[in-house]
Order: sequence, then C-alpha cells, then structure tokens
Amino acid sequence: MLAFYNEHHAQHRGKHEMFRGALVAAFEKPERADMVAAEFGRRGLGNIVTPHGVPLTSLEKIHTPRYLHFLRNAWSEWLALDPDNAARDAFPSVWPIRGLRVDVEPDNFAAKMGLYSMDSGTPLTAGTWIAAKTGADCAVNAAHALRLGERGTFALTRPPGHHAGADYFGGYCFLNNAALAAQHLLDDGADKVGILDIDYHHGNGTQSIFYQRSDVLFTSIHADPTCEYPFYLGHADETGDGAGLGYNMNLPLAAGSSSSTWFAALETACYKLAGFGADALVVSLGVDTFIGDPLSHFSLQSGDFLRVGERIAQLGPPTVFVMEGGYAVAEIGINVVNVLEGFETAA
Ligand code: SP5
Ligand code: ZN
Repeated sequence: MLAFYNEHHAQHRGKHEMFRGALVAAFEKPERADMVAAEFGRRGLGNIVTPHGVPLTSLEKIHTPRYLHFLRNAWSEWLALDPDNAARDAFPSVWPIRGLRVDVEPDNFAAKMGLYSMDSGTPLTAGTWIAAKTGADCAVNAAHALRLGERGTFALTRPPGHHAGADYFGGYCFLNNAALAAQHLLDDGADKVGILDIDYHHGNGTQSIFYQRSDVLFTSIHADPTCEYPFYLGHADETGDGAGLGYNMNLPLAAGSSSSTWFAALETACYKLAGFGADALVVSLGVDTFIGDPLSHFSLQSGDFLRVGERIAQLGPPTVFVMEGGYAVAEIGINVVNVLEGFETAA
C-alpha cells in the first residue's frame, strides 16, 4: 500500500483545548502521526512518499474561497493583535447563533474565528495552515494514485478532517481530507464514490458537504450524537436531501456499545455501499473506537481492526484510507496499521 505522509503535520501543535471551563492538554497531538508512520514502516506495508502540492482551486471544490482565505491568514491576524500571541493558541469565543448574520464577514478577528468554527476545542496554531494544506495534498494525491491503478492508498496525516465543513473548522479538523479525496476521484473520472466513516464521532462535515448529492454515498458508524460530539448532526433519520435523498446513512450506536454491535453496523454500512456500486471508496479511518481510547466509549480491540480492513477489502473498489481520530497514542499505530494490513491481506 502506498502511503502519502504529511511531513508538515507537526507544525500544527495545539497546546490546549477548552474542556469544562478549563484549558486541558490537547488530545490531537503530533505523536499520533509519528506512531502511525513508525508502525507502517516497521510492518513493511509499502512505500511512504510525500505528496505534490495541489492548487488552491482543488480545495475550492469543497471549501468556500472566503473560508480558505481566512484559514490561510488567521495566524498572522492573531499575531497582529498582540505579538505575545505567538506563545498562545487561538480559540474562538463568540458564534453567530440562529438569527445572526453569517453573510457579512466581520473585520474583528475573534468574530471571524466564531464565524468559521463550531467549537472551542480546536486550537488554531502557527503551523495550522501548512499542516492542514499538506494533509489535503496527501488526500488528493492518495485519491489520484487510485486512478493510476493502486488498489489501496493511505493519507497519513493530521490534523484530521471529517468535522470540517465547507466553511468551518471544529473537532480538531480544518480541511475535509476525505471530501477532497472523494471529489478528486469524481473529477478524475469516477461516476460514484462511496464514503465509509468509521471514526467514533459522526463526520458532520463530510455529511454536510455531500448531503444534497447522489454521486457520493456517505455512510457512518459513530456514537449517538445525543450524547457525543458533534451533538447536532449524525442521527439515523438524516438520509439526504433533494437529489441526495437516499445517499446518506447514519448508524448511531449508544456509547458503551460492544464490538459485536459495532461489527453488525459495519455489515449494514457495507450492504448499503455494495448496493450503491461505487467506482472507488474513501474510508475516514478513525481508531477512536478502540476500547482504550481516552475520549470515547466503544470497545474494539486491536485485533478487531484487522477484521475491519478485511471487510472493507471485500467491498471490492479501489480504496483510499484517510486518517482521522484516535487518541490512545501508544496503540494508535498498531490499530491504524492493522486496518491497512487487514485490507492488504484480503484485497
Ligand atoms: C476527529 C475527531 O475524532 N474529533 C473529535 C473531537 C472531539 N471533541 C470533543 C472532545 C471532548 C473532550 N473530552 C475530554 C474527556 C476527557 N476524559
Ligand atoms: Zn473521532
């Protein structure tokens, strides 16, 4: 399997996230990707390469120009407020809730942060743009390699992407790597792309981006949003809208669900994907479903991840895996690479 590695990922290094009124150490940290890269190399699963840069116009197929412009300039605006901000992460503090204007971009930096975000748990740092942009490069390159004949590819990157929408960041995500990969596959000649999101959290950004489209089927297995982040999307009755009706499937499971419950949901998602007949698949590969994950409450064991990869391979189409969440740093390499190895052995 060919892996595209984001060599700039560590430049996104949040110190803190806001949790219950306090700043706590950031869960989404550089060691996560380092562990995955080390394990991928150790197992000899394939080559690790760095991606070619893609033009901003590729990102504009998924994200609004206004949001991309903000993200690219956010850190310098933050520094312009106060040079001492260099030592601090930037967080939003105010949001345009229902009824407030989102069509006028404010000049005030805090107000812009709120306009373009969904939570206070996602620190923006000096290297956020370069890390996120290079991650998008990885995803698009991994998609492109499928069209050149690879059976499976891997975007080995952080920060993750599936919570990021067309014009907002949140949930540790800034650019939606999975959506960018799916869109590239379509632009490159695929008629239909299936997305399987197996991160513990619902991929609200990816769902929103494709909700009204029938060329992308979004399927997701995640913790019930009634109780878990992102809270305001991810329910079973969200099945798509307009032309997209029937092309969105959410499989929310109660926090605390067993592995067998999770694998039953995987069968349901795979059945839906098989009926869709995609030319290519994108997997949002979060391993925060692991029993030892510090944020989450599912029960997958490390060995289960091999079976996940095997089942995905049985679907048939060429597949790009995009790294998402997973916060048990000591085991993240084993868990992610187990999915990839399961895929390789069954493909
Ligand atoms: C990509 C991804 O997995 N994003 C997850 C974002 C979750 N954000 C909410 C985290 C809440 C932190 N709770 C700390 C609990 C410590 N026991
Ligand atoms: Zn997650």
